[in-house]
Amino acid sequence: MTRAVDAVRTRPSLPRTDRCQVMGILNVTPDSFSDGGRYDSTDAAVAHGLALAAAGADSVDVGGESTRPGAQRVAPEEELRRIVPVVTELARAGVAVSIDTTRARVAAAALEAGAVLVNDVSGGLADPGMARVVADAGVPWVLMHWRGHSRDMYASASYRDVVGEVRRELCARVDAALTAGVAADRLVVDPGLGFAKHPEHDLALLAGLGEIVSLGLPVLVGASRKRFLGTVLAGAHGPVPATGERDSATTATTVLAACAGAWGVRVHDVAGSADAVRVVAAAGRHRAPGPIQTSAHAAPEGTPARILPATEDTERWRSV
Ligand code: PMM
Repeated sequence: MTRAVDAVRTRPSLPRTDRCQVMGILNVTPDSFSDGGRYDSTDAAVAHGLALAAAGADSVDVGGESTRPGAQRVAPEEELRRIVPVVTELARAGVAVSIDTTRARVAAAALEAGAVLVNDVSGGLADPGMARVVADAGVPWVLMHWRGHSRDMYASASYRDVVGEVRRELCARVDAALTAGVAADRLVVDPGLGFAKHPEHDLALLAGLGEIVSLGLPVLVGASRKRFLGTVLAGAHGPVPATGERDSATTATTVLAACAGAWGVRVHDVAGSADAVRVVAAAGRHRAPGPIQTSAHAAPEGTPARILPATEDTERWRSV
């Protein structure tokens, strides 16, 4: 075992908090659907990562490969070239960095560079080596619902009961991760809005988030600026607003996610969501005692309480 892996073993698990966490998005790519090309130099990416943290992001999710519908894969060497210097600089500056990758090799390099969480949009399906990297490092692992690579993701966008199917497929990924030796308290699940899903599926999942939360694991929600929000805002006849004009709608989804008990949201515009999650948490602290008490309210009886009672605003990520 390398010293780097020993070092990451001492990294904390997820911050335990009564409020929804805000993960800022930093795509170091030329072609992501919203911010592609804006941060594809190291300096611009680091500056934006620091700005996200200053705006209230609890963590910054760095990605070096676009997952927009239709995107072609990039070579692992190119993904590494894009992300390693950015992760290194942000971690050095004290930012809690998450690495958005489906490749074990890229995740390992990012962890070595100081990342504290692996965000895998394939839920461990794309690279069989990912579970070992995550288990050895002992870091949290986001398992997103996924049915295949971006180039043809809509081919599998067919559901009879999208919430039930996503829940069952996430359970299978959780089982596989546990079997591979990843600790249960390191797992986060994500319904994967927009991935092999049409707008009606995304909206059903947003409405049914409580059923995903009832799995008893922390849930991350990535609705930010996605196509379904453009569709909602356009209505029957209107023009579809550009991605940069969907931030208020994104903040509305943050409120829905926080009220449903999500552990976190992944967003481009941090300021709106950072305010929103604080308002939801503050209101939650003033809720009258009754059957609906905590953000884990949808959990069935016997589900371990995973969100501590409020003592302070949040326990933050700590660096090693
Ligand atoms: N969406 C994108 C990329 N990574 N990760 C998680 N966990 N959940 C998501 O919904 C998700 C993700 C695509 O959006 P982007 O191009 O704006 O990063």
